[in-house]
Parts: sequence; C-alpha cells; structure tokens
Amino acid sequence: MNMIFITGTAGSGKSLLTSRLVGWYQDRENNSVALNLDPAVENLPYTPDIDIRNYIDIDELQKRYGLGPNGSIIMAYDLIATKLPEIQDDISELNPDYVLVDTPGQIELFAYRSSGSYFVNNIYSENKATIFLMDGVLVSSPINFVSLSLLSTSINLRLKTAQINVLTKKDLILNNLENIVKWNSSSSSLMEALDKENNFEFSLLSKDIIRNIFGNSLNSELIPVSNLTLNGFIELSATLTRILNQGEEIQY
Ligand SMILES: Nc1nc2c(ncn2[C@@H]2O[C@H](COP(=O)(O)OP(=O)(O)OP(=O)(O)O)[C@@H](O)[C@H]2O)c(=O)[nH]1
Ligand SMILES: [Mg+2]
Repeated sequence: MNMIFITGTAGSGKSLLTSRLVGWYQDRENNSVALNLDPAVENLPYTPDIDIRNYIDIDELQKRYGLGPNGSIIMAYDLIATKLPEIQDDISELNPDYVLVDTPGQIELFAYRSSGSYFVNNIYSENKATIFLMDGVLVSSPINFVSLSLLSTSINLRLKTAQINVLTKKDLILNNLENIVKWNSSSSSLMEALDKENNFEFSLLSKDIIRNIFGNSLNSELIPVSNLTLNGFIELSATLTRILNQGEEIQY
C-alpha cells in the first residue's frame, strides 16, 4: 500500500489534486481512495472514501467545551492523532493500492502541532510520501520562491517522509513557468535572479537560505501540474512511483 500526504498552503489545490490523483490511479486499474484529514472542512470537490469528520465533530466540541470557533478548530486538529486506529481500520477494510490523504487547509495546525506529524509517522503503510504544493500564483518572484522553498523544507523536517514539491495552477502561470523550473533545478540561476532583486538585504538573506537548502540537499524536485487540464500528471505519477519505491531509503 502507498500513502501520499498532500500538503501545502491554504488554497494551493490540495483537495482538487487529491481527487484528480484518485481518478488518475483508478483510470489505470489501481484501487485508490481519498482520505480527508481536515475535520473543519465544509465543502470538498470529491466524496471522501474515508473521512476524519466521521470521528471528530467540530460543532459538538464547541458545545461540549464552550469553545469559540478557533479553539474548537485547534482542539479538532489536536484530536486527529487519537482517531488513528479508527482511520487505520477504515483503510484496512478498503485495502487500497493508493491512499491519497488530503490534509487541512491550515498547514501550521497540521504540520507544527504534534498531532499531524504523529499521524503521518504512525499510520501504517508500506510506502509513504509527502507532496508539498507550491501555489503557482504565489511563486511570482524569486524571493517568494525562496520563502515557499523554506516552508517546504520546514514541512519535510516536521513530517520526515520522502517529499516532492508540486507547482500547481500551471495553466495560470505559463509566462513565468520556465523561470520557476530553472530556479528550482539550478541554484546558480536562482542566485542570479536574486541578485536582480531591488532589496539588497532580502536578496542576501534569500541567497543564504538557498545556499543552506541546496547545500544540505534539502531541495526537492518540482513538478508543475494543472489540476484543471491534468497537464504534468504523467511526470507526477512517474516521480511518485519512484520516491514511493525508494521511500525506505529516503526516510530518516
Ligand atoms: N486554474 C487552476 N485552479 C486550480 C488548480 N488547482 C486548484 N485550483 C483552484 O484553486 C482553488 C482552491 O483549490 P482547493 O483544491 O480547494 O485548494 P486547497 O489547498 O484544498 O484549499 P484549502 O483546503 O482551503 O486550503 C479552487 O478554486 C480550485 O478550483 C489548478 O491547477 N489550476
Ligand atoms: Mg482543501
């Protein structure tokens, strides 16, 4: 069984990519299921096969503990780890080849509180990988690219699984696509682009960050995709196959 955690900033396309990958694998005769791990989500662009909302009820938490909207969301996220046995049973019953895990919109609550990383590390699957979504629309400058790379690295440090970056909304950023792919694959072209930034201090800081990320081999591959047209999905699924199969070697 392969488990793929789909993470990324709010609105980056996690839920749509989850549903598209489930469809992609099903079309290729693989038994794939969608697991929604966001207890607070109201609308999803797919029907989850397994749903944390069956086990965590935000409205009930609010009433029972007299919490406000933010307090109940934090409590709900903290409870994710306690529902691991139920979710594991649901997965076992379906016995899929692929589990696509749609993670909460508020990435900081999922990745930085202990519940999310506990869940990722303790749920059973032969192979695990994490996709970090870079919202193509947010990667509009070299400095923004560096700040999202830093966030991706930070998620990698928290979740500690094999990880790749996926650039979403390819269909909306065709003008800048070539630059972004170059920045990711070659630190020297990113350094060159950062040299042209107006703000000297931010440029210097960004270069230091990139030197450290590349120097420690913490940079991930970047696969541009469109969740609307499915452009890039052949490359994405090939890369996923590769990192899932070598997951044991990459995990640390
Ligand atoms: N043009 C374009 N729009 C996209 C793409 N991926 C997602 N979107 C749109 O971006 C919006 C957010 O997509 P979601 O899949 O809900 O994003 P999310 O990361 O799950 O959002 P949260 O769970 O709220 O953080 C929706 O309107 C999607 O239709 C893409 O590749 N191209
Ligand atoms: Mg979502």
